[in-house]
Amino acid sequence: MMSPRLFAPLASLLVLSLQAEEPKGPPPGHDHAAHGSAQDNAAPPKPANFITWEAEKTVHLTIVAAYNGANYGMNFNGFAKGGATYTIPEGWTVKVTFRNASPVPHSAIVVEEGMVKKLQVGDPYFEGASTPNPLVGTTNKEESFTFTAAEAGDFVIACGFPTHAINGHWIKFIIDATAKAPSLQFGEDAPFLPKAP
Ligand SMILES: [Cu+2]
Repeated sequence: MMSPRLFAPLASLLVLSLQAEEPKGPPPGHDHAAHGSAQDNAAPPKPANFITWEAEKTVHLTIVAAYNGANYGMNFNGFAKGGATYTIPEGWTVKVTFRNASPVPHSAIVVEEGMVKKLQVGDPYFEGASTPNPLVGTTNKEESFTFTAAEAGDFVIACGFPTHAINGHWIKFIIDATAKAPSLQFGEDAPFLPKAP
């Protein structure tokens, strides 16, 4: 027989576990958008959320892997296969915040455009221009890296996880010798230029 003294805590545990199994939908009127969950990303991405001009000659990029379901999640900020283009003036410092909220590993690495035809994209073209371990990638994590856009040319930000780039997990990254300001173009839209500091 169970003594009443033991039973009371057990009963409250039972109530807790029953509560845990209730569906966890947001309460009515709850502002879902404020929390940045995957569900919010059904809304079209806005370029202003992914590029800011941080300081003189320093740009900050936010790169979200698996932002939505586009290309089976193998996208950055909702774009794959070169569908979005960052343009950075040559010589600028590029600070990147990379986020992967998906259970599938992803990473980010700056390489020459031709590398996306390979099963593995190799090393970053510029020193420091990748998440810490691009071949392995990470899940449910935010990582950051900083590098100098030291040489003009047509590059890409690709996912370094094997086979992802060749399956379209890359966007364009142009380093422009004549550009005066950084920009981000989504699809066929006009390039978005963030405000100068
Ligand atoms: Cu990937």
